Amino acid sequence: MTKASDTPRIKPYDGPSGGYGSVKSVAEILTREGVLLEGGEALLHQNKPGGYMCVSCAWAKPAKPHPLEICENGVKATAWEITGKKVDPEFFQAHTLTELEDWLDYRLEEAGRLTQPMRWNPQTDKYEPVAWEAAFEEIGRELKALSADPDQVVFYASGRASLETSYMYQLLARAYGTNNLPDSSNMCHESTSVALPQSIGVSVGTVTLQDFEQADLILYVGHNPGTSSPRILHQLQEAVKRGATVIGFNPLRERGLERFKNPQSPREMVVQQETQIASAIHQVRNGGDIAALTGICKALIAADDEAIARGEAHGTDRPDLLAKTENDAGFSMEAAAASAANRRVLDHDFIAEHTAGFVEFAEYCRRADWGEIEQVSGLTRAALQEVAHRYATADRVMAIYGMGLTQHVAGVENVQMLVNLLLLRGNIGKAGAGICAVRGHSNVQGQRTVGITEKPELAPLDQLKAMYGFEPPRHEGVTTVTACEKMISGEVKAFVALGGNFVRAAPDLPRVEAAWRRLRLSVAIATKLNRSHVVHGEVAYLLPCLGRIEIDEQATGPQIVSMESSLAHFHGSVGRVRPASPHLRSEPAIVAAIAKAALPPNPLIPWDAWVADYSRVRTAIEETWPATFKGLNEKMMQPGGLTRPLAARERKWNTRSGKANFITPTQMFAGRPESLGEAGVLQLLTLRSNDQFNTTVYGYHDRFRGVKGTRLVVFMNAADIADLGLAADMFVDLETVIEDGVSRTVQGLRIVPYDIPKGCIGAYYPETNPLVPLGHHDKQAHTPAYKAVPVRVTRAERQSPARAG
Ligand SMILES: Nc1nc2c(c(=O)[nH]1)N[C@H]1C(S)=C(S)[C@@H](COP(=O)(O)OP(=O)(O)OC[C@H]3O[C@@H](n4cnc5c(=O)[nH]c(N)nc54)[C@H](O)[C@@H]3O)O[C@H]1N2
Ligand SMILES: Nc1nc2c(c(=O)[nH]1)N[C@H]1C(S)=C(S)[C@@H](COP(=O)(O)OP(=O)(O)OC[C@H]3O[C@@H](n4cnc5c(=O)[nH]c(N)nc54)[C@H](O)[C@@H]3O)O[C@H]1N2
Ligand SMILES: [Mo]
Repeated sequence: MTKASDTPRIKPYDGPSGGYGSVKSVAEILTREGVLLEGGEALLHQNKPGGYMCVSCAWAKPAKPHPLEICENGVKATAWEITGKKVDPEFFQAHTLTELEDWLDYRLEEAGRLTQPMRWNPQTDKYEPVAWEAAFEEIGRELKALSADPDQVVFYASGRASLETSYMYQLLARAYGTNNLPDSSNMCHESTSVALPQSIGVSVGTVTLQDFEQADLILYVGHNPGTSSPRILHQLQEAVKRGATVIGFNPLRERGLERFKNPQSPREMVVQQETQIASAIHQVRNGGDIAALTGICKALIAADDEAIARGEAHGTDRPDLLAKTENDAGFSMEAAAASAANRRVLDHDFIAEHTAGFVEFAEYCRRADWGEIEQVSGLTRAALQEVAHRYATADRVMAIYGMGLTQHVAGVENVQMLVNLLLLRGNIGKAGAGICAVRGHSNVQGQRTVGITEKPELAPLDQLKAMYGFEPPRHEGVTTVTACEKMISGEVKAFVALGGNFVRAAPDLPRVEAAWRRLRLSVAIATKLNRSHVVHGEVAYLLPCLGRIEIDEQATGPQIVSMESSLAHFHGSVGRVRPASPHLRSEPAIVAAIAKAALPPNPLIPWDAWVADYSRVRTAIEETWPATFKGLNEKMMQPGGLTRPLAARERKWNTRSGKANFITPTQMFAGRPESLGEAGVLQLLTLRSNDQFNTTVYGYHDRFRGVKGTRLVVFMNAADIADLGLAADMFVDLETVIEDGVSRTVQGLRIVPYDIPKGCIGAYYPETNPLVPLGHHDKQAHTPAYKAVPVRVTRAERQSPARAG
């Protein structure tokens, strides 16, 4: 097992994703966490009907699962949760919180599972055991004291808790009187939740697993499949073997996009067979996707314009008819033969019947300047024309994306640009095509679906009022960013966290942490210790809960919970292993107890009955959203789960125009336009290693990128290293170049020369979060712009102080 070390090893990795490296890594973590047997048994049931749903990513759970529907990172997440190690009262007795502040993220979580409710004692500066009932009584009292202005309290959720818990949690917040329900989604796919409703009238992706079986071309943009949702590699591998083409857009040649060896296939393992996934990875500059996509659309529109000018109808199902040319398109149809076919480069029938905004969008593309496109995207005109050519000759195209698109100043426009490209040839609402937002946390999409949202228009407030007889608040609540701002200004005084590690995940760490310490009340419902617990409010509670893999026994017997996958299916999940401690309570039980302590009695909300039998919560969910959840209790345990109906899949567009909208972007660079090309300024993208889940650091080995023993590195292009007079292995400081009166630096990162476009650098999240200003976020969605922070790199006086690593 790799820990932080004094002699880190940087050595390029040339193996595939999956393969023996993955098997080895899996055995290591099961052994280290002391759960080789129990963990091994549990894993047979992961992501399968009747089993539990993985606590790592949200990727789809197939109706016909593989023998083991798991991946290296899913196993790490499982082992991490069911670990034999404990953070019990003796642990806290041995350490003051001031002392724990010096511990690395890795060490805090690695210490083990929380076992008992704890309250911070200011006299001893330690968390000390407290009885559950006493904890709820005091938390209730504190919340009541703030209830004259309920917006002083924030109810955060981190994306993992079940549909049942999440439904109860949003009801608690709204019955308390606030829509302050930010979610990790605010830092993640909020750009999607804002972009897609405007474009196609749904808030989630449209692709299904069946679509993978029919797609001809898969565009893979700004997502790291080998680390972030490795099970998707099975679908990609199967598609490629069937003859589909995958084209990647990523500043980094992420290994999972390049090649994959299925660790579950004895044949592939024995004969050392691996599959090349992407036929090309275009190393777009970070923030360069609008430009790249504009170039592709420009080439397509030019080819189409030309066809129209010649008065011909052109067939695109005849790639042999597409000849290369030197004009804007880079290709055109050969006139004589093409007249036999009846479609053009663009699907004009679809555009006419189903879309709005095409004329303006096409004009924007025609006017766009190739010089600017090339400069901002870092890709050549020829490369983009080549992609356009592939796109025009593919019948069914799907586009898959992740944080590389959403976490930008123009993250919403990034997503909408990808949709624009799909709309040009009717690639939404047909088999084998569509848009696929790969979500992060295992139930982050579902939490939004059951009402965890700060936006009142997205919650069924009238329905809640009718069902529960209270007047829900109608004004907007805080997002992650505005929650931080209001903590800093002192308007927010209490923070209840349903999971997560808010201060570490949010931007502007030092400022947010300082504000966090001034909170009157901090309550964490959590499984493991992290920095957001060690730093705390004046009154601070740690409420340890069951994890999803554990058996959840309530008055009517063992309970099942449910969640929504990235592909909009609802699945049941059954705990399999003994709880880490007999003192743990379930998340629904904790939420209900806080509600009962903080709210005036309301006989219409049956908190106790819900805790006794979670199927009754599901019935309430179904009653709240009948169209979405019809049959939840009956269907969630079926193979494939309950499919959520999505209008866009049927080409019904629930947008204001009643059509799918082409939305013309307002900027070419998705980051801060004024920072592009500024002398000495590089664009920092913050990344996950293959050995972490968000702020949870499993270890210090980013196998695919060849970095071992440290996380304090910066990936740089050789030309940038030379231009700045630096060299490999030197230590540098990064300083943010955004003038807002705050100075932001991270010191002592080791230079790793890397295949990354010139002008772009990469470094790990959360170590570099102090560099991200709170105000640096998407214009519409407020998603922090973690993927393009303008920074300067200078030679460091010394290596980074240990704590940050
Ligand atoms: N093992 C593991 N699994 C996870 C997580 C984890 O931390 N570890 N986190 C979970 C969560 S909450 C989420 S949201 C997802 C995150 O999964 P991803 O979306 O894969 O997130 P990141 O690792 O941040 O990396 C995004 C990718 O975008 C690329 N990129 C960066 N900037 C740009 C850009 O401007 N344009 C393009 N085209 N690409 C860019 C990066 O090189 C990287 O490959 O994964 C989930 N699953
Ligand atoms: N610089 C930078 N910052 C980023 C990102 C980035 O790419 N770059 N990505 C952003 C993204 S996409 C996200 S989603 C956020 C993540 O932000 P969060 O969701 O707030 O953070 P996590 O690290 O996932 O939270 C980990 C903690 O969750 C708790 N936990 C784990 N399992 C359970 C459970 O079953 N129940 C409960 N109650 N608690 C549990 C444990 O205590 C653990 O320490 O970070 C964001 N921050
Ligand atoms: Mo996320």
